Amino acid sequence: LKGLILSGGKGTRLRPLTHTRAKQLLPVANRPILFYGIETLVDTGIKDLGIIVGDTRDEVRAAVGDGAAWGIKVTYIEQSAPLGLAHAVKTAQDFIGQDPFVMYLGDNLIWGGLRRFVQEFYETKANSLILLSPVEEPQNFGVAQLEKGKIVKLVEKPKDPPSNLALVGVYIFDHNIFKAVDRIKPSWRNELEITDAIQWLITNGYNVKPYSVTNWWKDTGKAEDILEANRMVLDEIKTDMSAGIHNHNSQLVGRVVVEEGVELTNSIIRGPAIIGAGSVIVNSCVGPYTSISRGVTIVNTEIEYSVIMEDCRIIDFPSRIRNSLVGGNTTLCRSTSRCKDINLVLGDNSQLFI
Ligand code: TTP
Repeated sequence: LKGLILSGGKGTRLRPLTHTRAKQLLPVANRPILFYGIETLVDTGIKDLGIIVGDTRDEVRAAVGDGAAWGIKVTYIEQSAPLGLAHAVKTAQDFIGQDPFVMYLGDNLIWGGLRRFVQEFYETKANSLILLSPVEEPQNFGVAQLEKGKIVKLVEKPKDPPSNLALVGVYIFDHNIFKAVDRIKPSWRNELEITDAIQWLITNGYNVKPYSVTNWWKDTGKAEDILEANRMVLDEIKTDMSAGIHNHNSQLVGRVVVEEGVELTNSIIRGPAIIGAGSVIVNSCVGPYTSISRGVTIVNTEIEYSVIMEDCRIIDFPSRIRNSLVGGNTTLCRSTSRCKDINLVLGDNSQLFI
């Protein structure tokens, strides 16, 4: 079994952050989202992983390397342009060969692992197994219609959903998927859609099985999804202060992870929270549900439910920063006016004075 993680794409819904970085490398609890996906696949026993890359190839390569960090071999596969999930599959044909493979969208997070999903694929001897999850608003997702334990139809964002089972972004295919991707036509948005390829398999008599999970999962396509993923991952962290802290009169409440070289002065850190290496926090309240990346300076400011990326300076900020996603090297400072709570989505190198 091989793995295929899709880490190309356009990431338009995460602009401006994706003007300067790969969306799959945005941090959740101070680790790139992509690493969680890699670890989920490694946990199923996969040793041979292909990663589809596009414009952000160099950044993804620099972060993931050759896979040795996870004891696996990583092959990078260049997609000429982000022409759809099925186009990415087609691009990976030489790497996959005749082997079955797990396809995983690189901006997705799934809790609880995929071992049973993989086991089910082998036991049912299906041509394809599709991960599905019950959702409250199926009209916002790709939805599967089931009959007698098989998927008979997939519908994208249906007005009248045939079920509440949404496609999660994880699939197992055997080599027949390559016939399907060769036979389908681009959709109205000029992409080769994986749902059309799966529909082709169904229509042509291949065995496409559903596999439902109720575990938490998240497609982190938008800023609020990253903040939610950050909250979910921080909910699972255990206190770790083994790196040591320079603590001057500060309090750490609840579960907090502190990386090396952090300096805290007259501050309160409310867990769950993570404070990145070399960050300095003075006269401030940070957390709960907040990830501060490395090299961040926070002075006289309150921050909660937020993700602050590397090397930001947040000084005397007059409002409590809440539910905010702040790109690297951003400066947020006090100006003369006074405001209440604000919500921020700021790209790298932004400056905000309010
Ligand atoms: P999407 O989130 O569906 O697409 P996108 O990244 O282009 O984002 P947006 O809609 O905001 O413009 O992609 C899901 C995953 O698949 C994501 O990790 C990017 C990856 N992908 C590719 O690798 N190649 C592709 O051609 C496409 C469309 C997506």
